[in-house]
Amino acid sequence: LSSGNIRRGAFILFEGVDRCGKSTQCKLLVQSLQSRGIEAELWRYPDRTTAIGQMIDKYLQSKEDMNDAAIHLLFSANRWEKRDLMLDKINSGVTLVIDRYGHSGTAFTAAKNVPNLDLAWCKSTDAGLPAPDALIYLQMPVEETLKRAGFGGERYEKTEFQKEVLKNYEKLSNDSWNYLDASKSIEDLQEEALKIALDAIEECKKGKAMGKLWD
Ligand code: ADP
Ligand code: 2DT
Ligand code: MG
Repeated sequence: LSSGNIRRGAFILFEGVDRCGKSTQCKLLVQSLQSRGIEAELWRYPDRTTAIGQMIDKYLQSKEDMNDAAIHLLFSANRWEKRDLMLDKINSGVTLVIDRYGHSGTAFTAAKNVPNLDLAWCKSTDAGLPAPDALIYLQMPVEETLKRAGFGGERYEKTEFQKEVLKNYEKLSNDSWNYLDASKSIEDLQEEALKIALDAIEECKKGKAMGKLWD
């Protein structure tokens, strides 16, 4: 069998403001896929385990400060350094369920409203990375997320900032995104997310080509 005959896995991405439920849904989705005999792994960005990821972790915990362009480039580099492994996994048939990606990267950096670091510049550093086969956007007003547990003391976990992040997600969004009402129950959302993921996995099995950001 040539490698071209191996059915590739899908790249399923969850995005949305802090506390909309991304991590909860990612974990459950990987479990449901695995229980159906589908090979799936949970990934997250930033990946704080790499050398670059450890620098990002210190920045997010406010243990270190950094120039806004430099930290943006590190978040982006953290995706580029995992790019080959991502493609290897997907091409060997594994479905990756990923908690945040370049959409967070652009939405968060641009929310700082720093001169020159506009949406177009923020996007440019990720251009050419593998694009998700399905993007699940958990939609929820920032005011609603405040009622949920989970805000720690990290750098970006502030209400006004999150509102800017949400506006940027809206600017980035397009018809290909799957919008879910994040105020629904964890179980209802899981059912909807599973359907979207299974459809994407089916498309990929049939030979759908991998896309690139931000084509
Ligand atoms: P995120 O990863 O997007 O920041 P989490 O998955 O960590 O969000 O969820 C944030 C908090 O909200 C957690 O305490 C979680 O248990 C809770 N939560 C997640 N999804 C729901 C939901 N659909 N309804 C109510 N609470 C939820
Ligand atoms: P969590 O680990 O709780 O998801 O928080 N971020 C993330 C960026 O600013 N740029 C990026 O490229 C990515 C992937 C979002 C991680 C925090 O890091 C922010 C919240
Ligand atoms: Mg999370």
